[in-house]
Amino acid sequence: MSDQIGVTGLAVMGANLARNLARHGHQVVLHNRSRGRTDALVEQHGSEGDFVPTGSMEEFVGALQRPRKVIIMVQAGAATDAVIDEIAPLLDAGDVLMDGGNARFTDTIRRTEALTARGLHFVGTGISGGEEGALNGPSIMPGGSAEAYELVGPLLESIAAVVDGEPCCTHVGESGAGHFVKMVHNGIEYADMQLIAEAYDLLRQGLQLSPAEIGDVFASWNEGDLDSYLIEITAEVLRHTDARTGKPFVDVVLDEAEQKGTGRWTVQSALDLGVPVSGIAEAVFARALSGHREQRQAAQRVLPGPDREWDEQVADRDAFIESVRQALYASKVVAYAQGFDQITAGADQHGWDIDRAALARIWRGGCIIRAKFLDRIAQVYTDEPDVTTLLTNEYFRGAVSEGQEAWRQVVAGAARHGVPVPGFASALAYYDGLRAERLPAALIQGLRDLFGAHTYRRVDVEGSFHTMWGEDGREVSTS
Ligand code: NBP
Repeated sequence: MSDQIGVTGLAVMGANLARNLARHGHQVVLHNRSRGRTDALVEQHGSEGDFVPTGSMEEFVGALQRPRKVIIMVQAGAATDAVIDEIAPLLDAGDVLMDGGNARFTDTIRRTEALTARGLHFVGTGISGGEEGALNGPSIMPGGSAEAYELVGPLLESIAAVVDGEPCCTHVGESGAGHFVKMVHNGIEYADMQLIAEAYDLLRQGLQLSPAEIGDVFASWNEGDLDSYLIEITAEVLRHTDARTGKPFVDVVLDEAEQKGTGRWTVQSALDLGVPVSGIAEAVFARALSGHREQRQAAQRVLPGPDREWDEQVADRDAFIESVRQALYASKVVAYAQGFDQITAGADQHGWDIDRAALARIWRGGCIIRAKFLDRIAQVYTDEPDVTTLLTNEYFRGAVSEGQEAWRQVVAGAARHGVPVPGFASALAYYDGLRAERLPAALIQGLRDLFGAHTYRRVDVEGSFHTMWGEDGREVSTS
């Protein structure tokens, strides 16, 4: 069913989304702060559908039928607030304003409250898939009221990616829920890429394979459990030759990974929620380390490595490749389990009813972390909605435990040979931490009680206690 929608903000994402909407038969009213982008879009792609270019914000709003549906696609942060401040007074109660930018979910909560008070619907909408996804079908994560979703859901679903006949768009939950899960999606993306990079590094250093050969390994991995967009494009990037020098492309790229902020936000939110997303945190820190050029150069000059040959561990080339694959898969399972833990905790804290199975399903297409194994995650949350961690589910338990010997060898080998694998190692430490019967946290409690009288609980008696450390060492009950 065709509909009408206004798009304001026509840089690469907005323009592609507008074209996607028009190609699906919707009338798209166009607006951009500077008119040039609007005209360029109509000039280059006007034949793709029904576009209505407008100049001023008043003209834009005036061209829309009520209840108006507008999607904002401008830079996240101050620019989004500026657009909202300009457009909100022109809208009427019942109109729907969507923000498709990468907004911080706390901003979305604030904007939802302010706009709801004015009688407007605000739909903070996570959109993943980059410019290609925006044009051909992204994964869409709208948050807001059920009433608002009724008004814009069909429109968004019509332009989303489709997997198994299902659109990759679902009503995530109220208020900031959509941008919250988009943030965690990006955090998982950080972890996934870090793990892929570590696997590449191990194959390169351990087996002395060329990037193109490692590209072939990734292409073969893409046939199995690891089948995913990121593994697929890893093969492509590794096989690519630099036209300028004839060298492998990956060897001419500066080894400093940049970040726009969503990974950092994910970790900050996880810290607030008290959820250990060690895989995402290690990925953010690894990027930060890569950017510390001066420290790295100083360290390269004076810090020695183990200077050990790889001979033994890589004697059987295929076995080593298989071990790295298993370590990668196990670590990836841990990273996704942690990300879903964060979603569970965020939903609890904010009172959002997030259907994690539906979320895993809409991430199967259109977005950067699209992967076959999301089917498995969706299945777990369908079969066991109360599961406390994905890792205890039979399939994932098998994936991590069956691969654990290889995983341990890979992590130990990397440490012995001086290859940094913070993602693999922290995922393994998380696995061992979760399954440990006794954790040394008991000692930490003892220390806290000694220096700060922070008290402790006992394994054998209810209540809280403090030991009189500086006196006679007797224990007193504090509860
Ligand atoms: P940019 O993030 O580069 O933003 C450029 C757009 O913002 C232009 O339309 C610009 O108008 C407008 N704008 C700015 Br800047 N300040 C403004 C202001 N004060 N008032 C009104 N408009 C203003 O565009 P993008 O890369 O297309 O991304 C759009 C959104 O989508 C962002 O929030 C981004 O984080 C998100 N996103 C991007 C991707 C991706 O792969 N690029 C993926 C998913 C989500 P002008 O033309 O007049 O300067």
